Formats: sequence, structure tokens, C-alpha cells
Amino acid sequence: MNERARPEAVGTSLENSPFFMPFSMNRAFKKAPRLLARAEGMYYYTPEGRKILDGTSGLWCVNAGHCRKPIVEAVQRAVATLDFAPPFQMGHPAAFEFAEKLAPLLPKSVTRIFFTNSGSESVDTALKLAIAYHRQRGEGQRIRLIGREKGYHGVNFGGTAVGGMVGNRKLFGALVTGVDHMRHTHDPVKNAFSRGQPQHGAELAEDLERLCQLHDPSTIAAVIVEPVACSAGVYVPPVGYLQRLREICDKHGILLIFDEVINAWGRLGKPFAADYFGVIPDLITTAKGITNGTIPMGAVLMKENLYQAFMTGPENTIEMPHGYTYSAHPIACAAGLGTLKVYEDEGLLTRVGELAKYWEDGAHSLRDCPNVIDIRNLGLIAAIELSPRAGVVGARGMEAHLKAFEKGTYMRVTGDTIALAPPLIIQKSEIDQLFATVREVLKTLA
Ligand code: PXG
Ligand code: PLP
Repeated sequence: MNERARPEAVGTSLENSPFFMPFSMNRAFKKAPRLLARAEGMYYYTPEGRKILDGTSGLWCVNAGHCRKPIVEAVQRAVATLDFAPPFQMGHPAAFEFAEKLAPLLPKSVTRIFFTNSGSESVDTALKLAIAYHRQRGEGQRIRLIGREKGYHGVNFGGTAVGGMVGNRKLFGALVTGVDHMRHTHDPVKNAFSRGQPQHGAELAEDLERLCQLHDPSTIAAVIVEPVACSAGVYVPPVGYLQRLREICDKHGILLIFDEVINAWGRLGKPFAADYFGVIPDLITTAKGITNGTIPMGAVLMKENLYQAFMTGPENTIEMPHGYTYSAHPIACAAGLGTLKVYEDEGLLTRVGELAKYWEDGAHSLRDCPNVIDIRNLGLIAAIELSPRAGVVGARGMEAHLKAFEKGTYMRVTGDTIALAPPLIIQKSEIDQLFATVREVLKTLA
């Protein structure tokens, strides 16, 4: 056996590991790895047994907390019963059962579910569905897709193209044609330290009208936004902004897609952000919390008229020539069913309603810490933005991440913004502990 591949070599040094880590500083990490060995509830444990408070639900996905028994057992049963079933022209009961159980949780008039394996796949599926929907209805000229600056829609070609994070786009060429972007809504001059939704900026939705006039609205298939943009640094929509986007889309016959890969599953105190904001999109993309992060899965949720647009023509045609080998994978469906049970039994899809004010107060209590230039929050999400060090954007943020880990807390950092979004089972004492650690870290940062 090759020296590098021997299991005992792992743990001594990872410096020459063949694992090309995603979205990571490979060389720095392999010199000083931060490994997680197991998890339970609100906590991770390192291989040495150090206990780490999970401040960002893994990667915004473990909403019910780690290694929850009903989910683990559902997966164990499923994997020993039906390891795989082909999803094309065949089926298995758990897929239909999961869809049946999900349907009553969906926002009003959203009725149909297409399963994928990730948020990125959900986004590319939704974009294809939008273009195909218009074509089915005789509007094949609607081919343009509109995203927004600072948006994150995963890493597949469509999602990268409609996404608005420069660092995620610039290496990858021309991406997809026919895409344009609205302005982002971040306005620190007017809105810094807003509690909840900022007051200023609803008029930024008019940027969609500008793009409609530029391109001719009858060429636009869909607009995609995250209701609360999370990955790029937590940008909460200004009061009235999403409502105005909906109006402009309706006026021009454009489909509105909410990317709720992070926002859904109780993060804002409702099952979906669409419910929270009272704005119903035509399509919703989701993933992550749909299985509590236990098994990869995503879904595209759509209104009935979208589904029906495909249910035309002879019955011996394949209505949607799209799908993944692992769409509605039996183990993922089992994980999803187990997850819904935990969410329902523990009221987790609405629990944040009771915690949000306490959480907001905790987050904003950090306002007096050194280098803090903005704090943003909604539901059980908070961002603490630090001023960048001169000439080295992201260095202060990364140092905060490393120091927090030393102090027993895991938190995500994007650039110089700390993003917190703990499991929805968090106790008030743990909220205190989380913000106390962030305070200690901020006090010691250069
Ligand atoms: N859309 C949104 C809104 C997301 O947040 C995706 C799509 C892609 O999902 P997958 O499952 O393909 O990763 C996401 C994922 C971060 C971070 O640190 C967030 C995500 C992924 C990686 C890192 O903020 N969100
Ligand atoms: N590439 C090849 C050669 C394939 O055969 C397949 C699926 O059969 C894919 C890509 C797509 O893989 P998936 O369905 O897992 O997305």
C-alpha cells in the first residue's frame, strides 16, 4: 500500500493528502488541519475530544442539531432495505411518501416537488424548468435569466452564471449566455446596524424594471434571488423590496424564483422564507435542511400551473427530460422523512419565532467590539462585519474563525464577515455562550 494512503498516516500529516478540498485553503489547511470526528446535538467533537459549539449548523444545514436519533435510525433502516432504486421510469414508496408529507408544509399554491441532490442542482433545475415552461406555452423567446449582485446560487454552470460573487465567477469563462444581474441591496451608509429588515432600499427593486426595459421584458424567463442572501455575508431584504420584485415579475410575465437553500426549514421562524415575507414565488429551490444535512438532497418546489404546463401532449411522452441518477434517492427520502418528524415533534419550523428577539439582542450587543462596522440579523441568522485590514481583505475574518475554533466554537466567515446560524434547537444559555466567545475573539484580534 502506498505510504500516503495508509490509514494511520492520516492524523499524523495531511500535507500530501490527495484530497482536493472544496472551497478551502488547501495548503494552509493541510499544514494545520481542523478536523471534526463526531457530533451530537449542538456540538462537534474533534479527534482529540475537544467540544466545539456549532455556530453555523455545519454549513447552514443541520437545523435540528447533530446525529438526531429518528433521522439516524431512518437512514439505517433504509440503507439495509433498499440501497438504490432507479428514479427514471421506476419508483419506490419513500419518494412518494416524502412528497406527500412535504406538500402540506409548502407555501400556499406551491404544490409540486422535483427532487435533486443539492442546492446547486436545484438551482440549475429551476432555471431549466423556467425556460422550458415558457417554451411549452409558446413563449420560447423567453430565454434570459436575471440574478443579483452578491447572490449565491451554488456552483453549477447556471447557478454560477446567475450568482453575483465575483470570486466564484471569474475563473470560469463565459458561463451561460443571456444572463444579467440586478444591483444588490446592501447599503451600509443608510442601513448599518439595522435590526431585522432594513428600512431603506425597497426602490432598488426598480433595477429589475431597468433590466426589463434594456432587454425587452418578453425575452426574460425568470428572476432568481435569495430572500435573505446568506453566503455573501447576510443581506436582509429591505422592507417592501421582495413585494416590489413580485409586482414587476407579474407585470411582465416573468417567473420569480426564491432560492431558499438556506432560508427554508425554520431558519426565519416559518417553514419557508416565502411564508415569512408573505411573497409567494413561482418556484422555490431548496436543499440542506430538507434532510438536516444527513444525506445530500435538494428539491425544486413549484406552483401547480408550472407542473400542468408540462402535463400536455400524449401520455407516452417524457414530460421533463431532466433528472439525476440520485433524484429521490431512497436513503435521502428516508433521511427527509426522519427530519420532518423531528421538525414536527419539536416544533422546530416555528421555534425561531420565540428566539429571534433574544438572538437579535445578543448579536447587536457586540456593536461596541473593536473593528465591528455592521451587524445584520433576521430569524436565527446574524452577521458581524469587521473592517478589513489594510490591503488584506479577509485576513481579519479568517483569524476570527481560527481563534473561535481554538476557543471551542465553529463559525463561518465570508471575507471579513462572521456568519452565525446555529441549529434551531439552541438554548438561550448557548446563545449567550456563542456571543460571549465571539466577543472574546473580537477583543483579541489584531
Ligand atoms: N443556493 C443558495 C442560496 C445556497 O446558500 C446553494 C444554492 C448551493 O447548494 P449546494 O448544496 O450545492 O452547496 C447554496 C449553498 C457559506 C456556504 O459558507 C453556503 C452554501 C454553500 C457553501 C458555503 O455561506 N450554500
Ligand atoms: N456523465 C455520465 C457519463 C453519465 O452516464 C451520467 C449519468 O448517467 C452523468 C454524467 C450524470 O450523473 P448524475 O445523474 O449522477 O448527475
